[in-house]
Amino acid sequence: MSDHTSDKPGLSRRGFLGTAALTGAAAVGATHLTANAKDDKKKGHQSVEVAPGELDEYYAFNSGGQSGEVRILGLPSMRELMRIPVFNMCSATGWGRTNESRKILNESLTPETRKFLEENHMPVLPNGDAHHPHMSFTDNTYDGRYIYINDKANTRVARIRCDVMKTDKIVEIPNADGIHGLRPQRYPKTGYVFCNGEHIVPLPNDGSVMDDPKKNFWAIYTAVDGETMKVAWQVLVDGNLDNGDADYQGKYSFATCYNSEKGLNVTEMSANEQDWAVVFNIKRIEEAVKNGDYKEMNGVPVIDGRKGSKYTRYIPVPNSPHGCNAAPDGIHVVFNGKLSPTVTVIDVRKLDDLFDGKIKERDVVVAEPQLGLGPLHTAFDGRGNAYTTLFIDSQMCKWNIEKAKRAYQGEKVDPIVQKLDVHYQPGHNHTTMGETKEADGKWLVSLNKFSKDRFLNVGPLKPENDQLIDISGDEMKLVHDGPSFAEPHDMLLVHRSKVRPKHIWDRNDPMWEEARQMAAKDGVTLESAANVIRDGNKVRVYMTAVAPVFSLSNFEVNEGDEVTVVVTNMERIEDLTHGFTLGGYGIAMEVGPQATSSVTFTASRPGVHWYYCQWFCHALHMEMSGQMYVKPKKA
Ligand code: CUK
Ligand code: CUA
Repeated sequence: MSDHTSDKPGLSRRGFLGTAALTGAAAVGATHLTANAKDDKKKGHQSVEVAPGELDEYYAFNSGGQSGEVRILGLPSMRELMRIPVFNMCSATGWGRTNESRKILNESLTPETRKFLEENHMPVLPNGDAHHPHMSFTDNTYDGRYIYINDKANTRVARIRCDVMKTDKIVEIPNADGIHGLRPQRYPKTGYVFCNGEHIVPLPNDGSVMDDPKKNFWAIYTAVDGETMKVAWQVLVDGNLDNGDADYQGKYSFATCYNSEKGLNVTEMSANEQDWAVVFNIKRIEEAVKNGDYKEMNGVPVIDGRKGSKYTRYIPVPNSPHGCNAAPDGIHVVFNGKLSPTVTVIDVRKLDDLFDGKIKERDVVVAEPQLGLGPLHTAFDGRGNAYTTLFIDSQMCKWNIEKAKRAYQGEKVDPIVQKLDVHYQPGHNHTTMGETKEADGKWLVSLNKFSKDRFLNVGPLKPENDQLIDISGDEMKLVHDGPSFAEPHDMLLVHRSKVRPKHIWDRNDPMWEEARQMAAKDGVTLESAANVIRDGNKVRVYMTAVAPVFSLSNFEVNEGDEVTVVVTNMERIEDLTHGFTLGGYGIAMEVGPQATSSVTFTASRPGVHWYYCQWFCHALHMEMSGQMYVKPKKA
């Protein structure tokens, strides 16, 4: 076994990285504007430049679409800072391979999915389709605790802990098919996370019924408890649910509903001129749960919220509406027409009367401006303006809410302020702090589905183009093109003052609780471990990682043993991540400073197998390695 630390000064960790660390420290907190930025400010525009060593003002949390992950960008630089594995598997961090990640990925699956995984010899679901990241709220603004995100592909909802920027809970939603829209409750705090089941399916969906969709197929709206990540209740709904949002009062939530026809193909699904925006009455639904006015399905109370129910209202809106966005004024909610050139604006102050039967559904509509072709999503600047993506027109349309209301009253006024070309076919858009009461109207990102000719050709599969638009002045100004890999749908722009991640892990973190308990049973102290514990044909190998050594430079097991390797990184220095890669065994895991990671495998390949640290940590990083000896079974 070699020494834990190098005593050669030229090769010590501090010596090796000292200069860089000092430079980094000097840059922290530097927010001064460059000379260019000051000039731009005078013209009513801000600088996109973030000079080397300076920090961005905003975090951008970008969904990864069918890559299943979440990415963190800095804004306005649009530099990609980090990737958070969520529904995917990750070669670098071992997400999907480590014991810690498998526990999170598997602990809240339905029995049917567990059985499916077993029968298909899959340890985890390998993919996901992550569309809508949203941060937890307290009092209508971001509180920096969590980010929630949906998996449309496998009907799951995940939570990311913002203190360490790692996924800590994933729950599969029963009874629904494909979670699409997702929004946390804003007020008084999150609270519920509202999740739209997109596809209508038979209930129960076990093969007993498979025909007559009009009679037998339903969509399911789900409220997940954002603290426990358990399903609180579900509501049965007519038609496919698309996107959703919550109000600023804690009374109502909303979902666009695009398949009122209950069709099963594109012609059937887009036949009706109008579909719906569905409003959910949270208090009434909670009372129904309390009073037992529900049917229990797969352990969850399911409330009947079909058309005509006292728990919901179906507002007719044109045609196959898509985005659903509550304005930071706390009053207006915008439903985006998609197949209609319009967006429909309602006033939430009218919803009490609607539920009490004093007014009709369309009476809550206060504006319906015609904006252009393919309105998909709307963002807000906190100054009364809205920004709607026009998918077919490839434009961003800036319009004024008050003017749109006056036009709806018959006044001759054009609500459209400006149209800006974007490149090309925008889906979601997002403004800085735009879904909170602290919307600051500084930046807008347009997430464009096609980039076509905007970047060097990389073959038939092209990146998307996330474009940054300065909205601080009177006019929108396009300032940056940002290519992105498959396939961000939505982006969350959070001021950096709201997010306070840790610099290194806390030894008490719950992430590796199982390894902690296992070590305690074995009488091993993780923080100073160098142990091989044999327990029948199970072997538990405990070691620490301190640059440039593992505390075990080798260990021996027998062919066929079930081996668990537990590695604890005892570095206290920020950014000193180690890893454990075991050659020929498909194993690599990240072990962050002060973290423990573990992995279990069967030693099925006899021979000498090197393990090494795959995170460049030291001048002797290459030498941070050891050998696993697997003794062959006697013939
Ligand atoms: S979205 Cu998910 S299919 Cu407009 Cu949020 Cu496109
Ligand atoms: Cu430790 Cu590289």
